[in-house]
Amino acid sequence: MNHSSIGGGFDTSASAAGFIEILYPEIPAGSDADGDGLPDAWETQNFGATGASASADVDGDGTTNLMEYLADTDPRSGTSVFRPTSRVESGKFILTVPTVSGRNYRVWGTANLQTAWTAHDTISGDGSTIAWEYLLSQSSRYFLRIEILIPTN
Ligand SMILES: [Ca+2]
Ligand SMILES: [Ca+2]
Repeated sequence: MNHSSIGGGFDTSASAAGFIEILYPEIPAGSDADGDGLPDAWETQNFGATGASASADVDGDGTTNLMEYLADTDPRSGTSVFRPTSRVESGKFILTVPTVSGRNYRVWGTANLQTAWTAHDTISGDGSTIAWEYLLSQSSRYFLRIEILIPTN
């Protein structure tokens, strides 16, 4: 599993920036005949041929070609990038998730990193930006993960 995270730790203070971990899926089995870590059809679609580098960041937006594929963003557009944001407002933690129609998003949370994660929701991507809310009633601290899912059909 690939990981990345955005932001710092958060608490219930209104100025907290939030912390989100992103879990990336694996690329579909059998899609990468040339073994460079990127699905060949995606390479051809975006770069005209296979042989693209999984670790390159062609558009300079801070996410690699592999992460762009996994999030189904455009690896040739610096403004197309999966970058959820978070804020705390009126006792709620609000996660803002820019979705794409080719991906689903599972939101996981835990108040204590030593216990199991709870799957709160699975969001179907449709190209809109979703505001997901969690009421911070019990815990002064809460950790969130967004798992990107590649629909199989
Ligand atoms: Ca490939
Ligand atoms: Ca990029």
